[in-house]
Amino acid sequence: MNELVYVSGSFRPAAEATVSVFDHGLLYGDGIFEGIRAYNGRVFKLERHIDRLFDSAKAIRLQIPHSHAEVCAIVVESCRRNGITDGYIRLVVTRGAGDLGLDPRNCSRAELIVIVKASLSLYRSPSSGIRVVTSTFRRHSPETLSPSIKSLNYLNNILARIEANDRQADEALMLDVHGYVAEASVDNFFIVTDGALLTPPTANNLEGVTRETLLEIAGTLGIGTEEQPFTLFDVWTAKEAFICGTAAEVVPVVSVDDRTIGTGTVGPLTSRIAAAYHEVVRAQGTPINAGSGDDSRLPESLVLGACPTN
Ligand code: PXG
Repeated sequence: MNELVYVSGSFRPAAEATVSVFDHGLLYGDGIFEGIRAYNGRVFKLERHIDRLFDSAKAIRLQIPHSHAEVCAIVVESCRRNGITDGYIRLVVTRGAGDLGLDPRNCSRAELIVIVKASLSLYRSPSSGIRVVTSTFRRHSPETLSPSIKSLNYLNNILARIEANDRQADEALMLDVHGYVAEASVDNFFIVTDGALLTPPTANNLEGVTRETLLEIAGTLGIGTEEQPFTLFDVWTAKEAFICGTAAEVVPVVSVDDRTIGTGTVGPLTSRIAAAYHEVVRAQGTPINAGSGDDSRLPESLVLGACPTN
């Protein structure tokens, strides 16, 4: 645990990177987060992830204490200082330290935290496919808490994941309150029907960056795509299924609720999409080391020499 973590305006060794016990992110789950990956010395879809972070912040009336450009620069700097060329980046923005009592007006300044890790593994054997079970917990509806907000309130999803663990499955599939398929606990969900990809519209799931990247990739490969509501029957009888997300990437699903999907092995379309995704993420992104010495987008406190803790 010798990573440098960005917190309260500077980089600190992980063991010393702390926030107040009065932070409303801790007391009330009042905050948002992002998960980004770096491949081959480049941060994949950095600007898009930071757009989503600012959209989530806007939705919950949270003022991020930096500009979009500064947050991007802090992410790149976090990778650089930790010597990351391939890894996982977690951004958290909390409402900040306040008092007991949930009124956000007690919190004078939001807290931006950036953690980077060289690796992250979500499933035991992702490449040979995972077992999924449908959770009894339904994904939030937009009338309660928009699933587009990547908030620090993940209890709904965590309960679903616990249920999957209890049933010896790798992941939980969540339905929305009307019984339509929404997404997995931390991933979007796709099925393959008649040679085309089908995924639910984003009203009941997170607008995943991987989801939108795969829809684009499918377009360039000439694979049909559809965004339509569907039900468990469509999943159980699908030819193929997979989940996708920044951390998971593309993971084939070989069974759902003890129904074998397709042949019970990784399907041809899933393989094609996964291989193309693998190539795209390694070929694009914001360089981590290019232009080193150009600190113009970093907050002043981080420009070398300006802060004794750096
Ligand atoms: N749905 C939900 C509910 C998510 O939390 C996704 C879909 C996929 O979105 P992206 O933009 O990553 O394609 C997510 C992503 C974690 C972790 O720590 C969670 C996410 C991403 C990375 C790591 O378990 N959520």
